[in-house]
Amino acid sequence: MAAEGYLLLRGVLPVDQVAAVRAALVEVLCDAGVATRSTPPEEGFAALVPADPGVAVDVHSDAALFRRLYALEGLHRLTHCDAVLDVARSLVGAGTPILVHPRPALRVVFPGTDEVSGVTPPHQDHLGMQGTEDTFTVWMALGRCPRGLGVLSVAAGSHRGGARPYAAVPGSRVAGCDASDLDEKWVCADLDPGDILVFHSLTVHRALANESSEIRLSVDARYQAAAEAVSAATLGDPPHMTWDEVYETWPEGSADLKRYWEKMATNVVPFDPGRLS
Ligand SMILES: O=C(O)CCC(=O)C(=O)O
Repeated sequence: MAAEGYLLLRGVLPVDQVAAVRAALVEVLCDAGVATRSTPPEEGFAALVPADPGVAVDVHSDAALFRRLYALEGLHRLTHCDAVLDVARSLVGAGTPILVHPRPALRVVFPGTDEVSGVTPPHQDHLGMQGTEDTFTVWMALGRCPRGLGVLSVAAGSHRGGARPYAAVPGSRVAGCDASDLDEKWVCADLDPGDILVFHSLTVHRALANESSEIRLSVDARYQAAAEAVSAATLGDPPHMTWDEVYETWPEGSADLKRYWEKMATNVVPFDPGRLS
């Protein structure tokens, strides 16, 4: 991590848990009529294809669909699994209480998604997130994710150059940056269920285009020492819904994940929107 700004760790996540999260997402996407399973569900990691091969659906702009997907408890629980918390502790210091940023990002990337609606452009997470730079993102494939499916790519060693100025990418949801000096640095790998890509908040990263016929499902979450600065924006409500709405259908026994950050000793600092202009 110190040298290259990322780690590719194989077989870290409990595969059964990944399969259950995927199955729950697939169920909602199929029920909503935007996707179809292309292999039987009993195979665990059934391939998922668009219901209409010509249409790349942006689930973020469909508030009702996004709310159903984001309210799945398993999606949030996966980002708190022991294996990932162990990785986070190994990065910020053994015995350090970890703050898991409460809003994991769900990615449902249809084939043919263009840059404006979904192929993530080069950026550093720190700029859009702020707080401490010592924050690490864990990117988890929710299924097989070979390069052609639009896996995440990182620019090796790019964190060592520090924070880059903001460079707007019209239509994109991320705080982009210029990466034209990093052409030789991009690395990526085919990921299998259970594999994770972990990177520093200053590591420049982007997604590859999804050139397959399948939908890419993944989730990414962020981890830091609880005592370090966290921006108020990081602890806000998710898009399209409140936390109470997220929790509405959660099963009994989920209390540990509800508003857990409000029960922790955190160091909340303002988010500075001026850094994004
Ligand atoms: O999965 C993607 O397309 C983007 C992920 C990302 O930017 C992140 O994990 O910070």
